This record gives sequence, C-alpha cells and structure tokens, in this order.
Amino acid sequence: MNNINNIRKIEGRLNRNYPQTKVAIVAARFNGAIVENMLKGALDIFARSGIELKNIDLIQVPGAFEIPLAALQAAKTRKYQGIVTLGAVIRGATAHFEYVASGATNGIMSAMQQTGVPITFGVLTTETLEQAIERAGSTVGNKGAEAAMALLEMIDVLEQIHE
Ligand code: INI
Repeated sequence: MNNINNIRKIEGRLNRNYPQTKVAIVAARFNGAIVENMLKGALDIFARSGIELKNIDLIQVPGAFEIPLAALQAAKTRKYQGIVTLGAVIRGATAHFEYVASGATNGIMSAMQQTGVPITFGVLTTETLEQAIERAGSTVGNKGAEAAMALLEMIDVLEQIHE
C-alpha cells in the first residue's frame, strides 16, 4: 500500500529565517494612513522572520493603479526574491473604483506571471473607509502582515521547488 508520508511534500516552513532574502514593498500613497498601518504590519512580519532592514526596499507610488508597473519593473531587476504590494481602494471614495481595483489586481497578477517572481496582494478593496481601517491592523487583522506572510511562504515554496 502506498504511504502518503513517502511523498515529497513542499510547503512553506514557518520555522525558518530569511537573513539573506531581499524583498521589495511597493506601496501606494493614496489612502496613506491606511497603507501606513499595513506597511507596519508587513515590516513587523519581516523583522520577526529575520529579514534585515538593509534587504528591504520600499518603493512608493501615487496610487494602487501605479502598483503593477513598479512591481513589474522591480521583479524584472531580479534583485528581489519577492515583492509585497500594499494599497487601499475604497469604493465610497471613488466612482472609478472598479477600474482602479481591477487594474491593480490584474496588473499585479500579470507582473508575477511574466516574471516568475512571487508578488503578494496587500491591496484592500473595500466598500467603506471603516472596513479598510478594520483590515489595516484594528479589528479584522492586518492585510499588510498577511501579504508579508504569504510572500515568505511563497519564497520558501519556490526555493524548495527549485532545489
Ligand atoms: N488610488 C488608490 O490607491 N485608492 C483609491 O481608493 C483611489 N481612488 O479612490 O480613486 C485611487 N486612485 C488613484 C489611482 O490609483 C491613480 O493613482 C490615479 O488614477 C492616477 O493614475
């Protein structure tokens, strides 16, 4: 009988450190107070995972719509093992919510697929400012921290796939 325990299993390890890993954070300035809280969450995860500050580049762009281009160009340099994107698109605040939100989402996915560099999605898309605040470190977690954790997991998974 085949034993599932004999299968080589690849998944992100929670107990490893990332002292050599270089990452970029692409953050939108639009809704800056929200994004700043997500940035704090992401930096906290990186610090706890042994990523050194000198190995983190923060790339700031005007809004979520500009995130994909900056992420794509950063990925193309091959300097980073992974990229976190941070932004907040709030429906209440804009008539062109759908365009900005879907432009950011599709563009980030496309940048990742074009380059093979993991890029995680820390872009909030919410109905209201209150929902954004809740997800940026108050009552419903911190989407920036989640995106940083997902990035570390993907970096580890990709390293193991290539081993
Ligand atoms: N950018 C955001 O990051 N969040 C928003 O909620 C938003 N709104 O409301 O419009 C927003 N707009 C700016 C957009 O991302 C571009 O910077 C702008 O259109 C210039 O290209």
